[in-house]
Amino acid sequence: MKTQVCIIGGGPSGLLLSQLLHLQGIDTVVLERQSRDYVLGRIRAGVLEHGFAELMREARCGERMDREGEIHEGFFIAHDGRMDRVDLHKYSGGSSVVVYGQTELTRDLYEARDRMQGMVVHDAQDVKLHDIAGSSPWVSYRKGDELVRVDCDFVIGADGFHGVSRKSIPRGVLREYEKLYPFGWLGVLSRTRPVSPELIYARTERGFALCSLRSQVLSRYYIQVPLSDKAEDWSDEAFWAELQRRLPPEVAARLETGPSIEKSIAPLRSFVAEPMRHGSLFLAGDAAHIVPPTGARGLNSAASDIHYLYHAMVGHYRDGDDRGLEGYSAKALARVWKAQRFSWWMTMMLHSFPDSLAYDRKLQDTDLAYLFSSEAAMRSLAENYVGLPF
Ligand code: FAS
Ligand code: PHB
Repeated sequence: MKTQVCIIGGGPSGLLLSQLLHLQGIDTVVLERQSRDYVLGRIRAGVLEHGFAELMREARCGERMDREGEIHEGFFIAHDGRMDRVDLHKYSGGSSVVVYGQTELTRDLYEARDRMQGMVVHDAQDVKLHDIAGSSPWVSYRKGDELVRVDCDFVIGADGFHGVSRKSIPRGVLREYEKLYPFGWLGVLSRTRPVSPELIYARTERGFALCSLRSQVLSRYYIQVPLSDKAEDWSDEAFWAELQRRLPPEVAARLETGPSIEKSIAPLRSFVAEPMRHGSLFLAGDAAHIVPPTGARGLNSAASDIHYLYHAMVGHYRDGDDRGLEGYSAKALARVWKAQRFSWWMTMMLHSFPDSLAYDRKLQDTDLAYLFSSEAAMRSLAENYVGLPF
């Protein structure tokens, strides 16, 4: 098989780039290890930055997002028995976010790939990258009993944290930065009316909680749990009771509970791999960086990687201009680290840490007091949450 750009990974990063390049007449092949149902069965992000939403529209995949997604112009932080609102619209100069599940966004991208006869190979096993240090890379994979070779100009590693691409960069070249947090998020999806029209991030002595949504009939809730917990340790009843303990009384009183249709625990980690390019291999999305979901930057960090790679590839193929490719890693990492900082700051401010000092907890109190007493602090939070410019 021969293509111009071989993309490893059929998650949102890989599919969005494939769709954008296709519209510019650049040929791609997407190799995905799992089945489509498996990929669409994963419940992940729920909040899209303004920039991500724009990219979806540019990729001609934004219609359902604009029809079914919700524009949110603010969210609440519940702390010390009070609910303070972060006015994103006011403090970001009129911007907002779109609440629309990653599952639906990925479905829209798959359907667009199908509509345009895009080449997406599912169940591609044992994907291996070859000669990526040179200018004639190729990728091999196994499908059933067939071993397939894909010759290409470039390889995009959009295969997530556990993918093969980052691990194909020689150890001596790759620099990894990681911070693990001593807790995870237990998440529940339920067909219930959301408890609040806007998200509520709650900081309590018992730990962090988040009230989010996917639609007016589909709610998404999280509570901070110890790393030793397992999702099966938590009955629905135990989850709802603990969530209510972490919400302001007037919110807890109106919480509609119901059976969980998905329940899982995600560990919290901050991670960055540098550089994001090695020869003909370019890393994008979770393959290169991970953030704790507290700042809703996970999926959104992939957006700028895709934006930069898209324009770099168009520059190369249309104008013979390789400045975008040469500058990709440095440019992508500059924004990635800003998302890392914001996600770390939100996580440190809102969670209870098992080994924290009384002094640490006073700093958390002060972070919140400063935030809600300073326009400058609020503008800083707002511009990060709606998404820093690409
Ligand atoms: P993905 O991991 O989504 O996609 C990579 C794809 O590559 C996968 O489909 C995988 O099957 C495939 N792949 C892996 N190895 C391969 C191989 N060797 N060969 C071929 N294919 C391979 N972000 C938020 O903003 N908010 C959240 O609430 C949130 N919750 C999350 C919960 C969990 C449990 C996880 C894991 C992540 C969460 N995230 C959240 C972050 C998430 O949204 C990611 O940022 C997003 O999935 C990144 O998309 P991709 O870069 O496409 O990576
Ligand atoms: C979600 O809806 O899954 C969600 C929203 C905001 C976050 C994290 C997760 O910060």
